[in-house]
Formats: sequence, C-alpha cells, structure tokens
Amino acid sequence: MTKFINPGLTQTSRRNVLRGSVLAGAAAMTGAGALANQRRGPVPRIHPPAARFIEAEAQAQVAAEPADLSGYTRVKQELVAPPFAPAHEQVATGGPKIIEVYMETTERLMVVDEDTGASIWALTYNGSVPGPLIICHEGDMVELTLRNPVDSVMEHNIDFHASTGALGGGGLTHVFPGEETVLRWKATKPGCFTYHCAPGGAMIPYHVTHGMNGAVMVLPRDGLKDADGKSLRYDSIAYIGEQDYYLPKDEFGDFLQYEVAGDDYADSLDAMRTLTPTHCVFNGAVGALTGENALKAKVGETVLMIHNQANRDSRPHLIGGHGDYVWETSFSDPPLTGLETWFVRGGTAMAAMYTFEQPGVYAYVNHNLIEATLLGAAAHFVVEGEWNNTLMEQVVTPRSFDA
Ligand SMILES: [Cu+2]
Repeated sequence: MTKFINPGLTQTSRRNVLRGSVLAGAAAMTGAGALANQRRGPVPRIHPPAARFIEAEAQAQVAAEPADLSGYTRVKQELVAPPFAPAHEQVATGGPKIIEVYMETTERLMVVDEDTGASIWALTYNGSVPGPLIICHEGDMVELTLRNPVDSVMEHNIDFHASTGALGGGGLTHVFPGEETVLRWKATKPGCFTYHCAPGGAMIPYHVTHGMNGAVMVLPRDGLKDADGKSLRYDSIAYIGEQDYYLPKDEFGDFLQYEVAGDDYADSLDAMRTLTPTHCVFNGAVGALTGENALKAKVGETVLMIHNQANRDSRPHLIGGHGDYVWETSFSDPPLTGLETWFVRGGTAMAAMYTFEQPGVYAYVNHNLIEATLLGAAAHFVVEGEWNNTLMEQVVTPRSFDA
C-alpha cells in the first residue's frame, strides 16, 4: 500500500481514488471539500459551482468582523473515552467559557464481535466508537483542535449538529493526514447533539458507519429542570453510542478482513446499500458494555443516559427501569416523564434520566429486540443496594402445580 501525505501531488494512488470520490461526492451533495481544493492548488476542481459556493463562504468569514471574545474564560476539557463523561459543572459558575478540546482522527482496526471474528477499520475521533462526549453550557464556545495523524489514510472533518453555519463546521475542518485545524463555534441551543465526520458524498455514511460520530451535551447554564422548573441533578453519566455496521462478507458468509483503512470502501458501499446492518452495537463492539464491562450504579443513584445514533433511528429501553425524565429533543423543552421506551431520531443524541430503585442487572437495549439480541445493541447496568419487596417480590417460587 502506498500512502500519500500530500494527495495533491499524485494522480494514481488508491488514496487519490478515495479522495476523488470524496470530492466528487462532496461537490455533488454539499460543496464540502472544495475548500481543501482551494488550499492545495494543484488538485483539479471537480464541480466549479459548488467550489464557488464554499469559497464564498470562506471569503465571507475572512471579511467578517472578528468575534468578540471579551468576557470569555478559556478552559481545557480533557476528553475521556466512552462510556464516561469529562469533568464538568451541571450548573455553570461564572461567565461564559471557551472550552478547548482536542481530537485526533484515528483509523484503527477494531474487533466488532470476538465470536465471529468480525472486524472493521474503524474511523474514529480519539480512537473510540463513539467519539468522546463533549460537555459545555449554552452560551459557551467550543474550540476544537482537530488533528489527522500522519499515518492516516483518509481525509476527515467534523460536522457538529450543535453548531451554526458552514455545514456544522464540516466545510471548515477538512484535514488530510499530517494536518490539523482549529474550529470555534458557539453553543446557542441547549440539548444533546450528535457530531460526525462528513467528508462528502458516499464518504459521509461510509465514515459515519465506520464509527466516526459522537455527542455534545449543551447544558442550560442553570442546569437541567423538570416541567415545573425544579432543578434536576444526576450523579453520573452513561454515554452510549449506538453504531450500525455494514460489514462485507465473502461467498461463504464469513466476514472479510482488510489490510488498511479504506480498503473495504467498495465492498462496504454494497453492504450499506442493503440498508440492513450486520451489527448494531453499543460503544463499538458486541459486549462493550456487558459482563466485565457492564455499567455500574447503586440504588438511589441518578444516572443520565446519553444515547447517540448518527445514522439510524433507535428506541432505547431500560429493562426493569424507566425513563424518569427524557429529553428526546432540546433541553429548552420540558422533559417527557415516566417513559417505558424512548426514541432516538437517526442523526441525534438525546438524554434520559433514571434513579435506580432496585438492585440487580438491568439490560439497556434497543427495543427492536432483534437488533438487541442478534445484532448486539445491549448494555448492562449492574446495580448494588437493598432489595425493596414493596416494589417487587417473588411471592411463590416456581413450583409444580400438579395435584
Ligand atoms: Cu472521517
């Protein structure tokens, strides 16, 4: 395999083929990618009208008034791998902040299912599927340094659904291997939002279904509230990313293996066209949140479950529990209450809050139970504490009813 750090200098590499499809698709669909063209000069422009569109946007940014950053305090947020959340305040103290975060677009071979040997060259932010959770408050700014490592094969960028303009930042963040960029955007709408890679055209679902997505939570400055305005606090966050994979198989039904990221592109597109995922998993792989990796909680603990699905609808259900408060959409709207199952619109992140009342094992599943049990969309909470016989009691243990 040959890698080209500067794709503008080569015409025949596989990477250039991939990139060509990026640009063609981008130009056809959104115009994204043309900025990269503009920067690199020698690359032919695929679709001049779209390129003009994005060039105009870039020029408008340069010509515009500089942002007024007075009154903002700069803080760094150390991002952590899911299912964990970065250190944060639930109720903001002080004035608005510029929250600096750092992500690398890491391409890595991941085992999806140890039982079958299914694997994928995952395209990730910071090496995890989903990418790390970012938390800020309404009125803060998120300032992302996005770095594409030198040993990457592919171009990446990021579209923040929480942001406003330039394709969610996608138009301003195309980075090739060995490049980095910095994007700052203001969080104007409170809620949970997905983010994902969107290089253009078919590369968009290809990257998204290879794991390149995650969530931002924009909290109201005074924290979460119920419909009456009463403050709602959580003790912990469980950050769950649901990932549909479309893994190519050979004629015997065995999953194909590939040597490097991107080699599965054509086969993956064929698999994706079926719209039938081979896997729907939580946090990247079958069993990533069960067994030894199960989520832990205690009776009386309030957990905020953040669920991200960048590509497909889902319907989480906590078996044995409920959604006490559920924000399927915005934190500006009052939460739904007492839900049995809630809805994740494809292309969103959302939050559900629950206070555990009984000890034991709770399965958190996509209540399309085929997807939960056959495709992998299941997690476990293991909850410690005292059993409450008022809530439930096995009055008669199973016995024969023969006379
Ligand atoms: Cu990408």
